[in-house]
Amino acid sequence: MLTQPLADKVQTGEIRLYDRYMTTAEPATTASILEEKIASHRARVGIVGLGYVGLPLAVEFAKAGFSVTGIDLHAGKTERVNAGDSYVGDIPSAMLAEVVQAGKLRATTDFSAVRDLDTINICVPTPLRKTKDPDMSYIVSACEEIAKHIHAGMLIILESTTYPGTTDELLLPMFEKSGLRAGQDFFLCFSPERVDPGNPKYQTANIPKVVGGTTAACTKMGQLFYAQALGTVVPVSSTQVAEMVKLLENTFRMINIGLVNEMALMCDRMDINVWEVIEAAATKPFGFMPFYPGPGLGGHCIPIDPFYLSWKTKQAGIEARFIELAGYINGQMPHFVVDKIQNALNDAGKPVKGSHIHILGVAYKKDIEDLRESPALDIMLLLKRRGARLTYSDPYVPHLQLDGDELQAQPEALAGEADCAVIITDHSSFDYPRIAAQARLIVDTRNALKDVNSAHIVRL
Ligand code: SAJ
Repeated sequence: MLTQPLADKVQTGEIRLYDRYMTTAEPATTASILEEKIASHRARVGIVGLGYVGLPLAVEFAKAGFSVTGIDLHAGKTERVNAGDSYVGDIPSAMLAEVVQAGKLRATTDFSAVRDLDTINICVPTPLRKTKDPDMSYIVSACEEIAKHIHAGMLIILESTTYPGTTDELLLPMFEKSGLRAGQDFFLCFSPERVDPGNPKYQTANIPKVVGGTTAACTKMGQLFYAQALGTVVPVSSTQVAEMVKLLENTFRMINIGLVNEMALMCDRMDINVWEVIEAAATKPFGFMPFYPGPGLGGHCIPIDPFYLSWKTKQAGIEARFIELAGYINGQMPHFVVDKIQNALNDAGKPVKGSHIHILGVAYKKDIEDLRESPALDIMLLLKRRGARLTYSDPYVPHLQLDGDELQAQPEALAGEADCAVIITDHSSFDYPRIAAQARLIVDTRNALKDVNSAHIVRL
């Protein structure tokens, strides 16, 4: 049945009951009213957190015809959204401006907007603390604000990657403190974000969307919601399953990257070209998926998400040994690279101390601008501490902070003047034949120069 506030709104006409209630004995319920709003695209959508996940999601629902309100703590972001000025690579400003000018998307820093919203997606960061414990502060503060304004007839979906149990153990009690009941008065789900920034093929609209609810009615509501704007929706039986799906996906990657990094260490010791091994193994048409060694594990997902799982399993008395081991191996790669550089310079009769080392690519992976957890920063810090004179090139990163110093990106031609050039991030825009021809010594951590065999090129 309807809660009193909803019944009052029906009475005053603020909520219009649709024909199906006027012509049949079917009583309007909180669920059926919200379903109608969602199915008719009249539901007022709220997206909390306007980053690389939230902003594309907001735009997709605005493009589907919903009225969308983006909520973000940073006025700089809300102002840029309202000005149709995108700061997310996957969303061109023209696309953003179109939905903003159509009145379908507006942004605010004021959480009281939740009062007038029917659905809320929470897309805030979930970093790790230095102790590798989950930092839930962003989720908690967003939910505390939402809880202040929660009302009957809402659908609330957490999208931030987190440990299994977060939605039902942390969010549910925060929201039910209002006296509202999940699955009856409001609907609560978890849906893992699967945004892959810069991916030209898979964007928010065409990435299958997994969603699991606190109750079956919650799952059904979440599934209906996403079906209005996204191509494929995958309902699962609970929020825990949905939370675990994401962690399996990214733990799978992290561990396989750790495996191939360990293969690289083994091959290095046995003087075997690990890149050739992987390339040949990848000819197997089934039962194998290539991963590649690298200078370490960067980004805001892969190095972090698995530790949300291992933190939770520890509490359940289970040691996530694969995660811990892969984390150790991946964490060793920057040191391995620095040793490679040191040995290569040594073979050229030069100490690291005082040598000019030019870094090619500092973003955490190719062709993007994101520096978060980038192994390049670890490697540069280790080299700086050994007395190297560092410069870098990265077309996506104009400047960076290193140990209190501000470094500006330099032209890649500097690779030809340095004592050693190090390819850490293999951006497509680098002129590799020219680098191979002009640099005295190159340490290539990405096999970017795979077609060049020369004594002055040292590979992982
Ligand atoms: N890396 C390797 N070897 C590999 C693959 C990656 O060393 O074979 C390194 C990268 O250089 C980077 C880090 O691992 O430093 C992470 O790379 P990633 O390709 O996994 O890229 P991410 O961190 O952007 O991961 C995202 C994830 N997307 C989501 O969590 C929604 C991940 O699930 C995607 O599979 C991945 O993008 C992707 O496939 O691009």
